[in-house]
Amino acid sequence: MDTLKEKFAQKALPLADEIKTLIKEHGNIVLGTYTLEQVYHGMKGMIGMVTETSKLDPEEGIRFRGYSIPELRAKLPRGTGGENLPEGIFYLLLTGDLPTEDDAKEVSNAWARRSHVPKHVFDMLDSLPMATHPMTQFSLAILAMQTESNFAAAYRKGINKKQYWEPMFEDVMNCISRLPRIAAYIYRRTYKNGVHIEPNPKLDWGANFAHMLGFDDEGMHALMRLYLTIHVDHEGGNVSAHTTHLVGSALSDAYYSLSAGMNGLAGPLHGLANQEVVRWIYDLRKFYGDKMPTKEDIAEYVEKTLAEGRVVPGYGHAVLRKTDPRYIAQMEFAQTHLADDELFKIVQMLYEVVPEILKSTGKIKNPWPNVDAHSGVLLIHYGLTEYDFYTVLFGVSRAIGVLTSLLWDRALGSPIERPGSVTSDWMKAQVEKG
Ligand code: HAX
Repeated sequence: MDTLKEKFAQKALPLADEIKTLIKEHGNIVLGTYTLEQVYHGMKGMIGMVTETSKLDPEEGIRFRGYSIPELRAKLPRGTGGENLPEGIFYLLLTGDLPTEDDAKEVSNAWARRSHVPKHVFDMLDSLPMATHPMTQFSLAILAMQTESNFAAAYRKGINKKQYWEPMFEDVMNCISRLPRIAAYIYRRTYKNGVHIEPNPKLDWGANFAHMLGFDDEGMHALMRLYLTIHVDHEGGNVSAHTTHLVGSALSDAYYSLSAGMNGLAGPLHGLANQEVVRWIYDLRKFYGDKMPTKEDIAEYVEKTLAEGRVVPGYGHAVLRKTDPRYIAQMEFAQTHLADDELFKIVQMLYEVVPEILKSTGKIKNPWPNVDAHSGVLLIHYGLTEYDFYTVLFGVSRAIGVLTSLLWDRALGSPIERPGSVTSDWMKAQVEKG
């Protein structure tokens, strides 16, 4: 057994026993109550699942295994040319321990070893119409890899439920290893006349991804590491994480579960917001004759967007009530590397103008920017301008978090998920009963 797999087993299997005891001895403890409004409004704030890898605080933002983004930026191993290696955050989410440089290197090597994508996945992608959205291609490619599932094969043969985590570990490692190659293939197929770039095994995972996309400058390598690290996980209730967990709870394998999760990420209120932000900023600029907009222009355009019954992409959040620390991390990167960039200046102006207008509506619970408000500007600066592709980048990173959680689910013996649902007639009857 490889050392990472052994380490995971040492961490996860005792917790599975602890949880069994916890449920047996304290299963009737009441954790909270919920309201009719919460049932109608997307179950916000209702505790409905356990996710070991990260926890979101409405005021402070995400903590990965207890560490905030600023703490991790100081503590996780870095790549040459700067920024934390996504391999390091994977190790942290998987084991709960901070990785050493060697640990991160070991993950890097393991992912490079496992990164071969079966040919039929590329053939399938090549058969799709060129105009197929990159997220559709991405989700289909993940699904096409299901042929490789160790978990599905082991289940078919007959496997003791205590061993589910073992083939799941293999699937999770293999799937994550292959995603950059698949994503790069989609990008080069869609935007670069199908001229593909071979991986460079000497590079770390993020830098190699940038390389296969066609970007070999250190700035883009650093940005890609930052991007892939901060988008990784956002506790369990967001659409992509929850979907992956839910589908996996039926013992669907990692490929089925991740593909489903990616379909959720492709929604404009979730991950697709990163492409929508750029589209919205370009429309705004066009509206004002492609000149640099003033703060007054921006305010007017925000009001226009709201009056049209549309959302301002990149602002608001279902849980957060402050500026997203993932936004701040990207803003700091921009201040260091592209302070004079024109689009960055527009993004900064939006930060000054949008929250006050959203607050004034009186109904938006969080007027502050989220992660998606900033990512596009950084990518455009380094030449990755095809914004319909941005959610695929998000997906490559998010796969790390949701698949690690899926592995923990199988190790902890998580059951099939099956919440109750009611009709509005049932709800009205409860109201009448008081
Ligand atoms: N612009 C305009 N209206 C907004 C808004 C925004 N940015 N954010 C919230 N609202 C509106 C809601 O649409 C809702 O309106 P109605 O009552 O008319 O239905 C009202 O304000 C209350 O919403 P809320 O409780 O504050 O927010 P929700 O939890 O319902 O929704 C969303 C959270 C993130 C979906 C929402 O803020 C939004 O649509 N933002 C814009 C899209 C976006 O940036 N999404 C990415 C979020 C982060 C993420 O998942 N990244 O992947």
